[in-house]
This record gives sequence, structure tokens and C-alpha cells, in this order.
Amino acid sequence: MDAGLLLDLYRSMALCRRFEEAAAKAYSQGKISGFLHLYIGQEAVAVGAISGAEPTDYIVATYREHAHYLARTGDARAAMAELYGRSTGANGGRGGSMHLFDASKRFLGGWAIVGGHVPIAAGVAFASKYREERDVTLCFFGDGTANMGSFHEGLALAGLWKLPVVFICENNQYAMGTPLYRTMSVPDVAVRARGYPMEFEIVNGDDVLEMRDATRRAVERARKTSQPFFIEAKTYRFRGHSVADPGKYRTKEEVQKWMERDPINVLGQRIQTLGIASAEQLRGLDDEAKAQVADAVEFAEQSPLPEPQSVCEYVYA
Ligand SMILES: Cc1ncc(C[n+]2csc(CCOP(=O)(O)OP(=O)(O)O)c2C)c(N)n1
Ligand SMILES: [Mg+2]
Repeated sequence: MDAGLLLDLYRSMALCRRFEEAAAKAYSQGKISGFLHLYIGQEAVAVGAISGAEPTDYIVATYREHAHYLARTGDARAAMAELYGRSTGANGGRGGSMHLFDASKRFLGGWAIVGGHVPIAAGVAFASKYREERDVTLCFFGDGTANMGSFHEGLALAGLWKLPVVFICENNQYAMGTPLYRTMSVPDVAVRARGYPMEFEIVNGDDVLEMRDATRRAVERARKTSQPFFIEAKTYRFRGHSVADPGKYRTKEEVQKWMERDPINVLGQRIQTLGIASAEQLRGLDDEAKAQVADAVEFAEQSPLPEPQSVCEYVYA
């Protein structure tokens, strides 16, 4: 076990958690508007998977993408300012929570249309293959997305053209208020990959190391053989679908059961058992994450809104 790596993963997950807690607070104070979909509980998926890829591999994600953006860029200021709609945000304040983007870091969204980004990810992978570059594309999406036509279109093209893309299904058991068993005839989304055909693996999405290892294998395989791969990560979101959702369709017991496998606690326990750091040292890392988030909030609050006369910039007409 690489002690430095485990602490980095812990730090990264703590940053995501604290970032979103602060975002939820700012939202409730009316400082952030629009939609806000929290990822709390799922951090091991984004942090583990992205740490298992090279920084030059592409990432395409959904509207629940704060953690993916932070795991790739580490830039809490640009993310928070974007949520606040400020000109210093990742997209100059025009995209908001659902549209984080940083082309220089190969983070290609932040997409709000469920499933719309799956063919886009296939297209990014097609471009890499066509240009004979060795980069792999990671495409994140939810369980509900696997019922969208565009999901099947993206996988079909990736299978047909043998594209270097790793599809990562974050099975958090719900699409908004609808449990997966009411919309899908099989309990595992991953079996759908067989049809294209595509190899797959089902992993514990609350175990950051398992996520990292599975993604590393899939990414290196895609890089070497130019074959797509499908990972299904079993996980759970602790909060509602968005901050506007009280989540009444789930029992307290169900939420409690999943919270027992809180990915940050799971890794924290492992770090302590291995004698890499004490509980107090882990609290220190958490305090650093809180301080970084407090700085990001202050940065966002002090940043200007975009200039009104720039309203037509970046607009196709
Ligand atoms: C095409 C389309 N239909 C409906 C919506 C509204 N919507 C937003 S998220 C969502 C559920 C998606 O569930 P899942 O894929 O499981 O992702 P999760 O939110 O659980 O991360 C729906 C129906 C949308 N954004 N786009
Ligand atoms: Mg879901």
C-alpha cells in the first residue's frame, strides 16, 4: 500500500464532501441559483476512477459532476465561482453547477441532458483513435441513463468502431425518485454491455481503491487494444436527487444502511488500521479541505458577476 496515495485519495474525497456541503449552504441562503445536484456518498467513484486514469485521458460527465471536476482539476475556486455565476468561474459564470468544463485539463463537461453525453464521449474516443493518439475517454453516467436511447447509441458505436472509452455507470439505485427495479428487468446495469459486445466489471463504488484498480485495468486495456469497457459501480447518494428534493421515497433505514459504507469513513478506517495516519491526522486533512473550501467561497463571493454587455458572447445565433 502506497501511504501517500491513500492520503491523497482521502484528501480528495474530503475536498469533494466539504465543497458540496458549502454549496448546499450557499444555495439555501439564496446565493446560488439554478439546479444543484449533490454527489455526497458517491465520492469514491469519481475520485477512485479519475485517479486510475492519466491526467491526459478525457472525462465526460453529467450534471452531478462537482467531484469529477475537483478530482481532475483540484480547482475549488473555479468550481465555486461557477456555481455562484461569477465571471471567475470555470465557464465565466455562464454554465453553473451542471456545466463545469475545463478543456485544458481535458474535462469535457458537465452535461444536463440525461444520456446526451454518452454519444459525445464515444465521439471524443473516436477522435483520439482517428488521430492515432493514445488517450482514453472516461464517460460517467447514472443507472437511469441506461434506459435512454442515446445510451444505447453511444455504446453501439463504441462497440462497432472499437473505441477507447471506459463507460462508468454510477448505480446509485435511483433515477430521481424512481428506484431502478421499477424500470429495469435486471438488477445489474452492466449486463447490457454484453449486447454491443463489451467486457464489463461490477465493483463496490464505495471503495475508492477498488474503483481505482478497476478503472486502471479498464483504461490500460482500452489504451492497448482500443476496446471499450463498462464498469458498474454500486453506490448511493445520501441526499436527494437535487437540493430541492427531500427524498421522501426512501426509508430512513435504507439511507442509514448505505451511510454505513460512507466511502470517506471506509478509507479512513483502512488508513488507521494500516497505521498510516491516526484519527487526529485525518481530522487535520479534513480541516485542510474545509479551509480550501472556505477560501473558494470567499473567492466566489468577492468575484464580479459577468459584465452585462458581454451577454451575447459564447452564444450561437
Ligand atoms: C433527456 C432528459 N430527460 C429527463 C431529464 C430530467 N432528469 C434529470 S436527472 C434525471 C435522472 C437520471 O438518473 P440517473 O441516470 O440514475 O442519474 P443520477 O441522477 O442518479 O446521478 C432525470 C430524469 C433530463 N435532464 N434529461
Ligand atoms: Mg441514479
